[in-house]
Amino acid sequence: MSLIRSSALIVLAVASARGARAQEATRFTIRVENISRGEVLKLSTGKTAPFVSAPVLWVVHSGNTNPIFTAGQPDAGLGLEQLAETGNPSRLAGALRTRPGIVQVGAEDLPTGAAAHGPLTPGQGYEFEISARPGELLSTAWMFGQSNDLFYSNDRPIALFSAEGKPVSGAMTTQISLWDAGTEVNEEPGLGPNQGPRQATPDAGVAEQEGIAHVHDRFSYPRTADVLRLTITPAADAMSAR
Ligand SMILES: [Ca+2]
Ligand SMILES: [Ca+2]
Repeated sequence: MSLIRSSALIVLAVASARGARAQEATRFTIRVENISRGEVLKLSTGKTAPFVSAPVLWVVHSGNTNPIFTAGQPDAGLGLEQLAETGNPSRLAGALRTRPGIVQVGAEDLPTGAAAHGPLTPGQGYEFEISARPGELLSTAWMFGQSNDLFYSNDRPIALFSAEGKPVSGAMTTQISLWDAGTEVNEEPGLGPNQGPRQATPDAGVAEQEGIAHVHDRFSYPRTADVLRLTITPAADAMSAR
């Protein structure tokens, strides 16, 4: 498929605060897994197609709002359209790097154990490490591969620490939902000719200009928890030290 194969692992750390925070930062391992099996998309043609998940953009930040997008507002032109329409998070990762309140930005596109960079096919997962201090939050976004402009993201920033400053641990999938970037008219998932795996060019499709919203159209989509799992695991020393 033509979906994102480009970038190697990108980690754009904001250097200024780096030295000062090194001692008190907690390391976390983040896993994003495509837990679907076989071909779970049932098409109107009677055929089926696999659920595919694109590379993951992640942001550690201090503000209380998701810095990747604003619900109800149209795409800000920083690269969300490219993430949602092609799966490539590189442009948005670069743009977010200099935004206020951003601690660290990265993208992961190498499935665990895979030889090549690319999207997650059924059964594959990405794993990457972040570090954060109490009060800092995590936001993520990645394309629903078999779509025109749909992406998964957290509705609100994901807390990395409890109110008492203890690192969180476990599955956070319930905080993730499917959004429509409002930049391209939706076609049937898994079938549309202008969707990630099938489109002739990165821009193929009918443009739209809508506010970013939870996907709401005439098609059906798998329940997020049936196809994806996002897990946060703090480093062992962080657990024992607190
Ligand atoms: Ca759309
Ligand atoms: Ca398209």
